[in-house]
Parts: sequence; structure tokens; C-alpha cells
Amino acid sequence: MSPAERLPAPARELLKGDRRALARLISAVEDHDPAALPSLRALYRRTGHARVIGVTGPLGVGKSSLLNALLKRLREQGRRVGIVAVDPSSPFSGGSVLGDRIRIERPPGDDGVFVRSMASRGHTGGVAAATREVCRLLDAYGMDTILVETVGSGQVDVEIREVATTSVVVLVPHLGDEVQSLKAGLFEIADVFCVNKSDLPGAETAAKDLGELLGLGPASSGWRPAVVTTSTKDGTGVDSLWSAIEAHEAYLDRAGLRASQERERLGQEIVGMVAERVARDLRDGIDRDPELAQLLEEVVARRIDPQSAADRLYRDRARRR
Ligand SMILES: Nc1nc2c(ncn2[C@@H]2O[C@H](COP(=O)(O)OP(=O)(O)OP(=O)(O)O)[C@@H](O)[C@H]2O)c(=O)[nH]1
Ligand SMILES: [Mg+2]
Repeated sequence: MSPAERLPAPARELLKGDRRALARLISAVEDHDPAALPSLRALYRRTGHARVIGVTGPLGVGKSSLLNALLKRLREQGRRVGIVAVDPSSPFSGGSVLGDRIRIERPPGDDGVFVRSMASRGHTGGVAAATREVCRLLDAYGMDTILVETVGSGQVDVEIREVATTSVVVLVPHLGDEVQSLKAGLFEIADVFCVNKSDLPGAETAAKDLGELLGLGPASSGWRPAVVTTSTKDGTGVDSLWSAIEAHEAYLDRAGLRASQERERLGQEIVGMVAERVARDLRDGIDRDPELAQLLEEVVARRIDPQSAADRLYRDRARRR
């Protein structure tokens, strides 16, 4: 029996290029369906080839429009592209407060593109964990470039940093509101800044201000974020945006960071999974294990402080192993 034949059926179908198998496995990841686990495990060995590019920024700055523009160019270069739009599913007009959001469309009949949106809510292991698995499925399916759109809402974007090798932060002219976003952490995650809507007044000034702001940062020997201006209305700057992304990807290879960052990410992923299980065990234990329940009572009665209780719990568990 060849290794391919030992794969679970959904994984085998995905590797054969069956889009429906891919779509079903992605849904299973979203639903936390344990039935997908054997396929996910088996497919892991087939991953590690795709570049994952995160595109984030405040609502309505043109992230999806930019992804459409990038998608067109990437397809012209013959790349196979997966797109994941992580959506806040806000109660406003189906996700956008503006109501004029652009959809990312797969060109009809183009098998080299797969577009999927997923809700950012309701992922127990964190949205990064679910996104990571979806990216792996796309990677195993043979997509060499994966673009992930997230709305600049702080936590999710920082989490996406755990998945993407290059993060693009999209802004628009007149940095007023965006300065707040920068403070909220977008500044730290950007490898590339993109000032979109450059057909509107103020884009050059905004890019210049950003450049100066970046210049104020520590003159580290590593990567200084690139700043590009784009307009999806007339297509200006989209090539420069892709060049900046590629320059960062090349930098990762040149500096040996791709391998070391991947290693670090995988280490954190494993630790995170174990930590989650241990935490779940302990939480269950507080309800069911009389010893744990007793310890909690001691803390409630102010006879022991929480730190000492945690120390005792940690030591007891370590001893039992
Ligand atoms: N003037 C101008 N408008 C743009 C440009 N790019 C996008 N838009 C418009 O901005 C609006 C929002 O575009 P989207 O691409 O949906 O923006 P988004 O950041 O993906 O939006 P959300 O996903 O809702 O956060 C749409 O009306 C676009 O037509 C641009 O370069 N110039
Ligand atoms: Mg969008």
C-alpha cells in the first residue's frame, strides 16, 4: 500500500485537487469537528511550502480591493492563490459599518484560486489557530501564496502575526483615526505599510509622515517597514506593494529568519495546545476533584492566597508525573 492510500479519504481527495474536499475540510476546521483531525494530521507533512501574507487595517480602507488587485497580478504570474478573509461578523450591515465593502471574487472557472471567509468569533483555540489550519489546508492543496485579510481590531491582527510571514498594514490618507490604530498595536506588526486611496488628497503627506515616524524607531539592523502608496481605483502602486512584500520575504530568507521564525511559531503552537489542555483539566478539576475544590475553598476563605495555591497545584501536578 502506498503512503497516499493510507491517507484518510478527505485528505486524499484534497491532494487530488478536489475543491469540494478542500471546502469541506475548511468547514470542519471552522466547526471544530474532530472528524477532520486525522486528515489534518496526515496533511501536515505536505505543508510548509506556501507564503502566508497578512493584510490588515481599519474598516473600509480597501483591503479586499487590494487583495483583488494582487490576486490578478499573482494569477498573471501563474501563482496559485488562496485567500482567507477573517471577518469580525459585526452586527452592522453584514460585517461592514460602511456597507460598501468589496467582495473578493474568484475569477469564474479559475482553479488556481480559492477564496474563503471565516468568522473571527467563536474559535475556542483562538482565531490564529483556526486560520493556521485553514492556511495549512490551502498549502497542502497546492496554493503557493496565501493572502489573509483581517480587520484592524487589535487582538485578531496581532494573532494573525503568528500565522503570516509578512504583514501588510493598510491605511488611508489623513491619519487621524489611524493614529489610534497604530497605538493599538498595528504599528508593531507591520512589515509593509500601504497608504491606499492615493487618488484622494493627502496620500503623499500621509506616507511621508509614516516614513518619518518609522525613522524615529530604533535603527535596528533588521528590517525597516516599507511604505507604499496605492490606489485600487486606477491601479497605481499595486506592483510596488507586491515588490515590497517580496522584498520582505527575500529578507526573511537572506537573514535566515524564515526558518527560525517558523521554528518559534511551531514551538509556541505546541506549548499553546498543551497549555490549553492543562488549563481545561484544571478547570474541570475545580468542579470535580475534591482536593482541588478544597484548595479553592481555602482561598475563598482567605486562609491561602491565590499565588500559594497555584504554587501548590503546580508542584502537586509535577510530582504526579
Ligand atoms: N477612492 C478610493 N476608494 C477605494 C480605494 N480602494 C477601495 N476603495 C473603496 O473603499 C470601500 C471599501 O473597500 P474594501 O476593499 O471593501 O475595503 P476593506 O478594507 O476590505 O473593508 P472591510 O473588509 O469592510 O474592512 C469601497 O467602496 C471601495 O470601492 C481606492 O484606492 N481609492
Ligand atoms: Mg474587506
